[in-house]
Amino acid sequence: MKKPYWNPMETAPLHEIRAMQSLGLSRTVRRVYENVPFYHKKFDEMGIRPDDIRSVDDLAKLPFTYKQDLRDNYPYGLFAAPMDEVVRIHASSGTTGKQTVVGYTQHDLDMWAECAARALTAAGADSSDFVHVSYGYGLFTGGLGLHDGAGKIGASVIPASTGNTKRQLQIFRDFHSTVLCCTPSYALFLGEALRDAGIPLSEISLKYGVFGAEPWTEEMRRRIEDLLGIKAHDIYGLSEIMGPGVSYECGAQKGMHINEDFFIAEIIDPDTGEVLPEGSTGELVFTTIAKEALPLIRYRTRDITSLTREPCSCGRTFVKMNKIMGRSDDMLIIRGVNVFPSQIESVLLDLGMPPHYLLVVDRKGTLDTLEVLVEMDSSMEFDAVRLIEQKEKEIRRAVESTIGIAAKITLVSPNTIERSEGKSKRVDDRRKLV
Ligand code: ADP
Ligand code: K
Ligand code: ZN
Repeated sequence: MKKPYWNPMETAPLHEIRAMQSLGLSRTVRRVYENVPFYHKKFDEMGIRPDDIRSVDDLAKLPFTYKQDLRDNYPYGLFAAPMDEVVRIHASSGTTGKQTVVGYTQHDLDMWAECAARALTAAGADSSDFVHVSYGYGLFTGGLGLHDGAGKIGASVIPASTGNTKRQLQIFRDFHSTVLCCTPSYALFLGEALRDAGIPLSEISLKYGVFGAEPWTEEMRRRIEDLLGIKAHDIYGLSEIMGPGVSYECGAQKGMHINEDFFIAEIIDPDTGEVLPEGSTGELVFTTIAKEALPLIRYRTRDITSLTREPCSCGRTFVKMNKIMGRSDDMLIIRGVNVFPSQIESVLLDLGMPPHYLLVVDRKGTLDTLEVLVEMDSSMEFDAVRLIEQKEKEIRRAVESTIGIAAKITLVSPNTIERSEGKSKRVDDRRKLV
């Protein structure tokens, strides 16, 4: 018998959830005040005493935390646990020299596995399943996050990681993978590879998918479901808050339930910081209330969405967030990896190139591609082709080592990239989310 949910907590009445959140919030505020100089100073400046924060209603009194605060305190400055209690380090995908580094105690890892277990159960998985994890393993939070959750529900975990398409398809067939976890674009890619290899769906056993780390549409969901013969579920997360599993889609496939016993979600106006009422669209903000190593207060995700408490047909009572509609900053997500145009700009400037460039993002088949057009300065214009190719190669290496994914670099003649009066256009995103 399939479980309707992993943990009864997922169906707790609202007053119980709020009581838990109030307790977790006051504990977390005390923890960061006592252990993180950044928060201690900030609370003192704002005249906040930890005792003032007694319930979720006091949340708006607290300051926001920004990604820049993690960068300024790189690598471990915001950690609230002694290093000998920290048992895992991850880093946000695709960041500059100053990455966003995150840490976990054993308790934090258990909480993360619990969240991923809930997400897998909500997608239909249980201990009889073979969970094929094709997120990247490594510093990226995707791989190990779902891996530990699959272990927790007792499934047989297949840590396939990414790459080597032929082998992925062979594992589908020979190991009887029943649940696939990866980015939606990789799921689509594998689905098309399966079709192109002429392997009929009757020869594979896939039933469910848990896909996230990048935005995807309902159309893309249908394509993936058709190609792989599965039911595809969304999963959301960010490394600063935990990783994938902060919220997850249930069988209703209409919005993602947020693990409210671990995180408090708010929607704010990204310009004024004002908290908006339920149902409004704005920036999603999270406060962690159970984390030890890296608790964050009112963390600005930059993700734009809305929240709803309308009862869900699945019976879960956790608040639901809608699909991410966009971002309030200029971050691009290319093959699941976060890329800021400013990262490319600093590479170019480091290499003595002029700061005139354009990122062309496209989708070939199902995989995202990135090409960077860079203007040469006039002294280079008449250089031998060999010298120009050499420069392109040098830039390509530097770009790849900075953002973590390959990009095509094309040098173009001076003054051929459009200048603009206001905010310059750095990105030409030609991807149509299928
Ligand atoms: P991860 O390593 O889990 O991808 P990152 O911190 O690198 O975490 O990236 C987090 C960002 O990825 C989120 O802020 C959001 O913009 C995007 N993201 C993650 N999951 C989803 C999803 N299911 N739908 C849309 N965007 C997502
Ligand atoms: K991401
Ligand atoms: Zn539901």
